[in-house]
Amino acid sequence: MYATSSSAPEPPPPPAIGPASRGLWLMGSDVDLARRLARSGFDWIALDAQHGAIDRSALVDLGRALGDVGTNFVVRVPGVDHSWIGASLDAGAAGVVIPSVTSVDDAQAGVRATFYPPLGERSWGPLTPMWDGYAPDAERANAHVQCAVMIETAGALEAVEEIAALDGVGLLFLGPVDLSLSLGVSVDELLADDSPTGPVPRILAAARRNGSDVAAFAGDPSRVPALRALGIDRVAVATDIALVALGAERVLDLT
Ligand code: 3PY
Ligand code: MG
Repeated sequence: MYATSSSAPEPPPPPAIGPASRGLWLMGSDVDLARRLARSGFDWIALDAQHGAIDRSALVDLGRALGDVGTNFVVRVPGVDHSWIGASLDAGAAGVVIPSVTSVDDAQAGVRATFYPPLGERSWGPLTPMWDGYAPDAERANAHVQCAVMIETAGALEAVEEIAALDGVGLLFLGPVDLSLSLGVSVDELLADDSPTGPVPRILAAARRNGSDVAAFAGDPSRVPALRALGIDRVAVATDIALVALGAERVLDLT
């Protein structure tokens, strides 16, 4: 018997950075540490190739190692960079977080690099462990990949409604440190502004109007409550650096 076409369609895949999730931001490139941290209960791992010690060769090593343990990971690429976005997905990332976006054109370029045609211009490469070897299923890959555009410049904030409306933008990602630098306020001031016209409520409204959502970098757990109070529940709650500092503090307290 052949399967009939009446079989139920596959449910959409869960997004890499899903609702009510806690992520860990990895700056270092140590593969064994990454595997260990990947098993410690966080919902997703972000490899930081913008400010972390992760070059293209470390990306491949980390991608293989995290793929082996079945970790849900994304890559914060160094910029709006077609080759880095493709390489991250080739290495098995379930999504990309694109920083330093200053305009709709930047965001559009990020989307183009993330998706295979017809939505984008992602180039196929045989390294990939995920996307079916020599016969890439472009439709499946496109359905799985999450394209998160960082809102962390005054230019991106100015265009946030248009950016959120772009086909392919699956998530807006707040970078509170750079956004506060760009707006000339402190991070605390940025996160304390819950007026409807404030930057963060504006970003949330733009995302939700388009059926998506907002994630954010806390970096240190002490910033998480302020982000949650604003309505952001997909948060990179710590970095590997913060984990070490908090662990060291705890050990010294205990001994
Ligand atoms: C920011 O807060 O600007 C970030 O990019 C977080 O890494
Ligand atoms: Mg930033």
